[in-house]
Amino acid sequence: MDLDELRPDADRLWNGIEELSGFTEPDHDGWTRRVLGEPYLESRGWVAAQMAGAGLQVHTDAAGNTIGVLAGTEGKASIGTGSHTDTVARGGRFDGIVGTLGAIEVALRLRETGTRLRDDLVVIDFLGEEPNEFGTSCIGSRALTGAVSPDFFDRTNDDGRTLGDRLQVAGFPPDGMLGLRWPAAPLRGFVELHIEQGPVLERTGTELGVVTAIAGIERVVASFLGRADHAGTAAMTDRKDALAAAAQAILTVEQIGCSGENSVATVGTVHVEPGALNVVPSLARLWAEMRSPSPDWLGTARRELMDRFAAIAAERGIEVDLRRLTDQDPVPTAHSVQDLIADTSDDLGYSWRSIPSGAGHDAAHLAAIAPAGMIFVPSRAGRSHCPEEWTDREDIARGAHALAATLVRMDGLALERDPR
Ligand code: HGY
Ligand code: MN
Ligand code: MN
Repeated sequence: MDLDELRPDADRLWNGIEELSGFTEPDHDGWTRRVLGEPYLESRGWVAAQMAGAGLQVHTDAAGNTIGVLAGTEGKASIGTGSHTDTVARGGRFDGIVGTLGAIEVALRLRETGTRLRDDLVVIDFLGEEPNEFGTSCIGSRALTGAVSPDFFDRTNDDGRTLGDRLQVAGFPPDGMLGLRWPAAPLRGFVELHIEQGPVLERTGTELGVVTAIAGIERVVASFLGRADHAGTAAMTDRKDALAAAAQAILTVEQIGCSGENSVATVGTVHVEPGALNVVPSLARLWAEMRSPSPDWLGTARRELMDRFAAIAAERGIEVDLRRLTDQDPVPTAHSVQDLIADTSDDLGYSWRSIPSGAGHDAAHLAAIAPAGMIFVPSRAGRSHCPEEWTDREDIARGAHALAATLVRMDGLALERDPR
């Protein structure tokens, strides 16, 4: 087959990204479509309609994944692709969206070129990839790959509400998410198209990234429990200031993040009570996350963080409650899929480079059930998770073209899984 015929309709793909960006929570700069929020739930009907328009058989599974299947001529195996369409608060228009709409564009091009695959093609918009108020992420892809157990749903948000209750109310009963099966013939391989969310491709003038590994993530929530006092009369030596303790803790997170090769660590959210100008804070809750390609570094860093937080609390005569939230091991992508993407990119005449992902992705969970890989396209100035997030139309089209050609080549191919 002439792979050039699979070139996407760049305007159609771009217009879809623009249209989807119209579903956003009001009163936020940038784009905000948080999991289970109104705009997100509404947008999934739009995504399902795009899938149906591409000739996919569409259903929503018990984990809230929107799934489109194009039956193969033999259907003895399936090839999977997709990403997510939820965003962080005040985020961008491309993170996840490029991979989901790019996958739908592949289905359209297969139909328009009369290309019939032997394998089933499965296109998925995974529910809730971004971290949520319950401190976890990748709800849909974890559930679809059997990576959730009952306690996954017991996580609570700041109001003490559980994730399970929230999902139940949204129409996704947790029980249904346990023991979910892959929705088509056995999965042969999975490829996710995604923006790089970093500066390397742009900086090196490279058109595509062949992802080698997806960073591991450790997340901890720490509640420093001090004592509320009058800010004008409580002597500095008598205070049990929870927020001052948290401030010290946040700086240790930054030090830990600087301690490893390719490691990062962040505190992105702090909750303070009572939150009055003239009251010494009694509670300061912070959510810390650490990332690295090295599982050893992650384990050491988590233990160091917990020890240092406990020492800060003890020094100040206050309590601290520490809870480990998610642990997502670093995941190498399959060499067989890396090679397939690289060879196909060569044949298409696109420059590419091997690149690790500092961001987490649904593909990290799909790697548990099949050889998985990712294709990156450049992010302008490496920015993401902000309104400035941007990828050029031509870059998105190149990524969708490489995705289409890789999936066509994956059809019927025996793919090696790396020794685990
Ligand atoms: O946080 C991440 O790495 C991803 O963008 N959800
Ligand atoms: Mn993201
Ligand atoms: Mn993403």
